[in-house]
Amino acid sequence: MRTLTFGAALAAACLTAAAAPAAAPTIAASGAWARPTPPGATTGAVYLTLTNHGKAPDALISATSPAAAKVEFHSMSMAGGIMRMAPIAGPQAIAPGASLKFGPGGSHVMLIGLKGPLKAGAHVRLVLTFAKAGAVTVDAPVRADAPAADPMAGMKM
Ligand SMILES: [Cu+2]
Repeated sequence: MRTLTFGAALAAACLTAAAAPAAAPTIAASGAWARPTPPGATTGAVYLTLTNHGKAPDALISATSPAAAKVEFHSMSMAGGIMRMAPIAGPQAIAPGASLKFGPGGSHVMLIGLKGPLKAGAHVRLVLTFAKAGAVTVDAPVRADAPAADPMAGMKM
């Protein structure tokens, strides 16, 4: 009887331990939005903030979207008066309590090979992959009232 009770307690403890890691999402996505694209556009930009609410460092590795053939993370920089963008190489670390921000004029999530225009009012799904948190799905609304300062338009100058 004593052995049986101990076995049951052990089984309960194992179940609790197994359930714990999945219960607490550590990466939160906030303020996600996408810029509408004109007909025929092959690329689009998504902006969002990713915050690490966990106690360990994590890193953003890659992303996919059903709306595009490929998703890249780009940084922006001014060179000789021309705004340039370049893919961000390697995993992007996010320390505990820190945020990774993608916003107009700065870095952005670039959709390459759009399967159709991003229409205001629709949503773009992103599946972000993190080193520890795994896959995080975000549905970014396509904003009709997108800010006027358009880094994508600036790049064409
Ligand atoms: Cu870009």
